[in-house]
Amino acid sequence: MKLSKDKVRFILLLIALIFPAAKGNVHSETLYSELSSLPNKLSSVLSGFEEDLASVETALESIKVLRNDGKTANAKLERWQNRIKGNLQELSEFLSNETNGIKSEVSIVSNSLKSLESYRNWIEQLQDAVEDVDMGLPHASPRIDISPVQTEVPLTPADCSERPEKISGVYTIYPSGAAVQVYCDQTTDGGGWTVFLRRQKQEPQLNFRQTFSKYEEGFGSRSGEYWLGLKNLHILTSQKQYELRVLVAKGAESASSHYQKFQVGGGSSYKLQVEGYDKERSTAGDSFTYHSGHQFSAIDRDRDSASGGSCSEWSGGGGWWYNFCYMTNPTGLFGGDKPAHEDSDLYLEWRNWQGYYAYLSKLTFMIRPKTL
Ligand SMILES: [Ca+2]
Repeated sequence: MKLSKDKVRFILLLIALIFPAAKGNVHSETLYSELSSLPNKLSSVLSGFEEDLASVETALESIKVLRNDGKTANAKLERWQNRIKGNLQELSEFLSNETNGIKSEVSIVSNSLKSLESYRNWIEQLQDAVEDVDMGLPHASPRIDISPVQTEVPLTPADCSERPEKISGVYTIYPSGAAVQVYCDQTTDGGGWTVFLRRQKQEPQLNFRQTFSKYEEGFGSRSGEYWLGLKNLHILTSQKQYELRVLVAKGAESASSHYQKFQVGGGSSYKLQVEGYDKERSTAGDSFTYHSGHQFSAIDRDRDSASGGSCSEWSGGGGWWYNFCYMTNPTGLFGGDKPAHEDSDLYLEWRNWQGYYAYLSKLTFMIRPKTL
């Protein structure tokens, strides 16, 4: 509440109007004088009071502002507290996780150190061993000659014997200059063997009932059963003298036969020349010389010695240097591991090993240049 100066003047005017009768009286003169000065006194008192009131009001305003500020400050403080609390919780969780991580890393490092320690021990033992060897060999140099062995490898190997690989597998050879894929046996008896016919159990078996023309060109998969082809056989065997090795197997049993010379003639007859059965190096007997000197026959080309019919037709449909008709039937039907003998001329045979009708489960014909 504020007393304006106008209000004070109004009060003083009222007092002056109430006491006009006192004028002219001696006592009343003093009173009047006093009364006359009263408004000024009152005015000054009221003025002081007014100032005090103003101060109190100002103080009250200040308190009010302070109280509001306090409330605001409290709210702010609370928010800060909550935020700090949250941050502290996060920090705590983070530290907890980090600690666990560090623990496991410490464990890994510890294990690695143990491994390194055992490696160091091993290397020290190795060094000791090397020193022992050095002391035992005063003139020996610890250097190892690692200069590469110079081997001449033809750019176009004519057959498997000219391939540098020591592992058996399918490789490319160039019998006539043109690339041909064949299976190379690089391990048997020193390796270098070019396989020209292979029979084995597989799914499905290769169909050997093929035309003469097919037998000229070759057919089948080089990693499975296949026939290389008469043309390439002729080219190969007319350039050098080739020796022949025949591998036979029935179940777990296996044997082989060796010939000093194998050659396939030209023209359209592809006459076979096989000689020099090597008794010393053979365990399967000689079932091939019987076919030497004969032309090649197939299901559509009868050049055999049986005037009454076709050996190919009677023997499973394959192509071969049939006589009348065979001692070996390498392109016949796959007889597999037939347990009981079934007297049939349709299947794979090498009759001088286990007798007639002992059907083979594996058969391989392979050649390599003969080294004298
Ligand atoms: Ca005939």
